[in-house]
Amino acid sequence: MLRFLTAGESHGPALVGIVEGMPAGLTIDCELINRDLARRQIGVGRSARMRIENDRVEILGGVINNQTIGAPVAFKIANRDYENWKNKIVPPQTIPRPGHADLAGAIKYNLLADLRLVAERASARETAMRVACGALARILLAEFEIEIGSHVLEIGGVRAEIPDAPYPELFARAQKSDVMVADAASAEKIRARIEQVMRDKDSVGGVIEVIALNVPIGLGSYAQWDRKLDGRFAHAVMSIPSVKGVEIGTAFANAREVGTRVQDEIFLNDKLKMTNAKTQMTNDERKMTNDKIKFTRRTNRAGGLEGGVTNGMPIVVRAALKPVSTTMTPLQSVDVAKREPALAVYQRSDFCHVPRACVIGEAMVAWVLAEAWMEKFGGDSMEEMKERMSE
Ligand code: EPS
Repeated sequence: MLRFLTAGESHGPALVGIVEGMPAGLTIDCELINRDLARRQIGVGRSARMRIENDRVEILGGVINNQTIGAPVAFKIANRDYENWKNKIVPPQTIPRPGHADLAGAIKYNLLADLRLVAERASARETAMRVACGALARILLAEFEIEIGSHVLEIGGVRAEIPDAPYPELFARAQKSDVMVADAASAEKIRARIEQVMRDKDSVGGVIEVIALNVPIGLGSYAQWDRKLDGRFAHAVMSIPSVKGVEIGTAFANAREVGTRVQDEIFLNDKLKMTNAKTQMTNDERKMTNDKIKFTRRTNRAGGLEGGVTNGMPIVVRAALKPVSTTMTPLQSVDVAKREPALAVYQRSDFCHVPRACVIGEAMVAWVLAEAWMEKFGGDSMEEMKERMSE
């Protein structure tokens, strides 16, 4: 069994994470983890905190000479901002921000005297450690050629055009843009939308899409509710702060159509049996096809999952992020100490977190896939796993 836990506060000395269950003998390149951490810091509309932090992971256990040894892997990411907070006298926060965990969290943990204690842990700062743990899952999956990428579909109601290109190219193009949008003209429009919202002292949300490629048929199971992989993706991705909706494939559009128009019909993968087959496929087919299998689909409306089991097509998970709840324009709230109406007080926050959320979505999707992978092919060492794969 694979699992991870994180700890640490937004303004504490560090975030820590423990990953348990990684097979021994996996080569860990720390720079791959740091690259994902840097991707979490990008984007127009990000928080001023990102100018202070330069997130880098330190490995405290479980890896020797760049190889996992079967022991728990322990990570640390230092909070550079801690230096600015450790001796600071901060007046208690008593006005909960609508949309945040402030009020419900303070009532739950009896922290009404200072709501800041809720935000310390509820803060999206914690996602830095998730990205590190997810990067480890990604390193494991890469050994088996599984690739995970993402891009932004829309922000603040402005939808991006999606270029007709194979997924790896789409990911690369999105990564080049500071809004994680693959089409350059759409990126321009979306950037303008975010900048407008910043001038308006508001915040804005959007929709991201995470895709996993080269996933074999048969991960997950239909046999029990909690083994269905679509449900497990939904849980993991929904747990990202501000995500309030998850869609697998084109689920919401499918819901408006008749049944004969939304299933992904099954074809024999004839073209792939021929030599030089790939050149005969259209771009779309190439994008959709897992060339290790004998069957193919010309569409992927199911997002690579049927009955909660991977079907060999790319896994497509979309997430809807509500706008960040902290806004410069104050919202109506209540002072819980004085028991009187009050306006929520602005605190440093993102105006738009959607581009940054992409790598967090990738981390959670990678995590669930790695879990499912270990359930099916798991072993105590990489060697053992590779032997099982070749059986
Ligand atoms: C974040 C760190 C936080 C926030 C933001 C994300 O830092 P601070 O609270 O010091 O400004 O900038 O968190 C939120 C959006 C939130 O709602 O808490 C980070 O590292 O991603």
